[in-house]
Amino acid sequence: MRKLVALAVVVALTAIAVTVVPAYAATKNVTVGNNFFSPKSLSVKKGTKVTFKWKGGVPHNVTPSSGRGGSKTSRKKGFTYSKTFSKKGTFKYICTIHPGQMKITVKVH
Ligand SMILES: [Cu+2]
Repeated sequence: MRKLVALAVVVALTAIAVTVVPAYAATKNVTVGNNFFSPKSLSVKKGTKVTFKWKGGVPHNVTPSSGRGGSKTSRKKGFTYSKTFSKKGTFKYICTIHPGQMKITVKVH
């Protein structure tokens, strides 16, 4: 009987442990340099949070090539913009001030 109770406790604790562990949330960083994004392309899993971090000095922004949304324009070192990619697909961004030089493609799979 004691063995059965012990087994029940182990099963219950295992169930709790599995339930409590949060979903794995990946993060990726992108450098907003002068005048480039590094990397220029990245491939991430759905649900990944991508954080763009400014090197500072020259004004830049991170804007979807569709033109809607995105970051503010900043020249501050350490300025950040984060986006969690919750849908699969290919997402292109530019800096609208340097569109010829600053392009990045985020592939979400
Ligand atoms: Cu720029």
